[in-house]
Amino acid sequence: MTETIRIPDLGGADTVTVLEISVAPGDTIELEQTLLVLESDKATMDVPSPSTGVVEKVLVSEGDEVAEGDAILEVAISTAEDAGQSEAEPEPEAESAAPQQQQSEPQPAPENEPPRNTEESPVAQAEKDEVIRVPDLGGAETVTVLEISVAPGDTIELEQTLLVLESDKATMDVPSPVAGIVKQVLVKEGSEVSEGDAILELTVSVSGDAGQPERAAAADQPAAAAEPEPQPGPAAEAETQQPGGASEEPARLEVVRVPDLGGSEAVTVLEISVAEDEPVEQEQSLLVLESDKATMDVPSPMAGIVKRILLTEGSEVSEGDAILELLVTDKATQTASAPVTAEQQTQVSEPEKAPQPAAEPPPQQPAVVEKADNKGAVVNEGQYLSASEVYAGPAVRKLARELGVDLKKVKGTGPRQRVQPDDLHAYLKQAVKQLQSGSGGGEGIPPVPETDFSRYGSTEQVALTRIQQLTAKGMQRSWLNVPHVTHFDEADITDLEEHRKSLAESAGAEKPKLTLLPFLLLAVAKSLEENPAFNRALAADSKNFVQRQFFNVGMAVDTPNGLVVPVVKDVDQKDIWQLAEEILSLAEKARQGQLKPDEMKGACFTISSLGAIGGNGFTPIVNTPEAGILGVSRSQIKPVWSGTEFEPRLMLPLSLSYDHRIVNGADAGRFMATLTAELAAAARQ
Ligand code: CAO
Repeated sequence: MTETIRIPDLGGADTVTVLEISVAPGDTIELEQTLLVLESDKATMDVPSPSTGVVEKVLVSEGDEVAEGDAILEVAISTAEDAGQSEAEPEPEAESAAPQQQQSEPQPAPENEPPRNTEESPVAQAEKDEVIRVPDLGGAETVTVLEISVAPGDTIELEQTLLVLESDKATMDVPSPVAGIVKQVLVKEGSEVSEGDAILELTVSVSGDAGQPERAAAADQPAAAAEPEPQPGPAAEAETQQPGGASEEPARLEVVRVPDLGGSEAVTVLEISVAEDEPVEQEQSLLVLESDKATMDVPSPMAGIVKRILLTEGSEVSEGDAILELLVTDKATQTASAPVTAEQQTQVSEPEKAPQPAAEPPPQQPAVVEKADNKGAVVNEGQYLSASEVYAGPAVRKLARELGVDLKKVKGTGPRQRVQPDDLHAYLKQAVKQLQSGSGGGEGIPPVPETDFSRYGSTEQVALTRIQQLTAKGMQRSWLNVPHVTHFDEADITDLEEHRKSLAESAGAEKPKLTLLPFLLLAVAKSLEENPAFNRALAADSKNFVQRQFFNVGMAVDTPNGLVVPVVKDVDQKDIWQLAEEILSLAEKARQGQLKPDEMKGACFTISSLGAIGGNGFTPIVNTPEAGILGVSRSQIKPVWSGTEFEPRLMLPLSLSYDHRIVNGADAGRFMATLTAELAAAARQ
């Protein structure tokens, strides 16, 4: 049976634009699968399918203007059951798909507007919309929306945090009183809100005949947010004790107690901010308490001197528990007979100065504080950060604590540099990336501290060329990953040098310049063949290796832009003159910056020749994933014992660095023996 799907109730919009068609003829569609995305000037909305079936015809195009009741699709419905729900030409209301609006901009919720319900829609029969409002703020008149923790379209759980609000004393999470899907967010970050203000619209599933959504026990009115706990800005309560029994005493002892916790039964003492025998100002923070929803300071209801602290960090406390004994010195100070209520507290002007933490908390005490200056501070293991350094909401701080992130290092992008959840994620992403790349002090390698060289003389900052940057990266990667050993030897090239010269002299003008390098390339190829350990690459799992069966050799070329390593392919299949030609051509291209990427890839081994420049030896760095590299230094005539006498011989210093994970010292000794023998033998070829 074919059913025509029509545009559902558009919630007031006359016409909307078809933004996207999400299905095509022939598609099998599920119940509630998105068919279209519509857009009005206020919102975008998905149109879900009211039934399962196969799309036969799409009756609209992207960009079309449509109105409620317009035909969208023809669908062959798949079961008799579905057919019963959807007639071929059903009444528009019965066939309409339920829009799931995704408000692109927050819209103020009209006061007293009954929650829109979509009971007419077959899909929405078990759903209704609820407006969630700012709960009792515990006396604060207005608070700031610090963070909106959900977005339109999000499925949220009962008690999931919707917003983080901030008064001048505390931040608090506003948990959802009901599970559902966020339809619209009606406030913006940074806006000021008061109790009862609409926060967002939720589409909630209603269960059973009563049609009531499942909700938190404490929040059983529709569209009411759960009470945040604890309430912001509680003031400690104090009761007078008369140490001497005389009410006229200029100084008296007050017991300061845990104030109304706004519904929380027990909270944890995160931090004790004062010390015994220390003077405190009225409103100076005495403690930081934390429930599972918020952190709060407990300001002192009066000035005085702390005589005795009656609880410990980490302990669980409830309203009325004694915090400390305060020797009250200022008669004008508010006393226990008139304790500051939470409401009064919010009217008190800003404290003269930000409260200071009295002592470093013990290193094992992770804590988060919100100070009266609205700044947050995180105490991570072994660290105390002053309240003015970090600014973040409870959810972010909790996550940071769990992950061991020092929030001080996270760049906050929120209002007043507040650290948002995304900032924390970005920081962690970057940290993981650094760790994996092994750069910037990852993997436990301490970064080199930056030095201001201008303190010692005039300087100039010069950018590295791209090649230099790549070389730096490659060298560091190899140096950090490859355990290097360098094996030294000398090859007697007296005869080879004579041979080379005679070849060069007898060659016609058309022949290229013949240096030692082509001979070295051939000898290396032969040595790789005879010593396969040098032609291996260790697999990433360190459990396998790849044995290369070809002999490509890279040669380091010094260019004005930096070091490049063109690769001579299949060295074993070329003769001296072909190699001489290729070396010249590759070296020239390298110096001109004209090497193609392919000409710098695929090497099994590298030769780095400094022979023309000088030196007795050096320790080259393996060009990983190759297993070895040969450093060639300047040849010189040396006295060599022949068995009967010292003979002057031309000796070539060779330094063979290798990856000791895949090549053993014995392999290196054998490789070098082959190499020197090959160089000697080359004179006879
Ligand atoms: N001992 C003595 N003389 C040597 C020699 C050695 N080991 N190697 C080369 N020479 C001589 C050559 O025979 C040539 O002499 P003549 O001009 O008298 O004929 C002269 O030095 C110049 O040689 P060359 O440099 O033109 O040619 P090459 O084939 O030896 O080297 C190349 C080519 C591209 C490797 C070289 O030019 C080069 O760039 N070398 C630098 C490599 C480098 O930077 N390595 C370090 C990497 S790690 O930082």
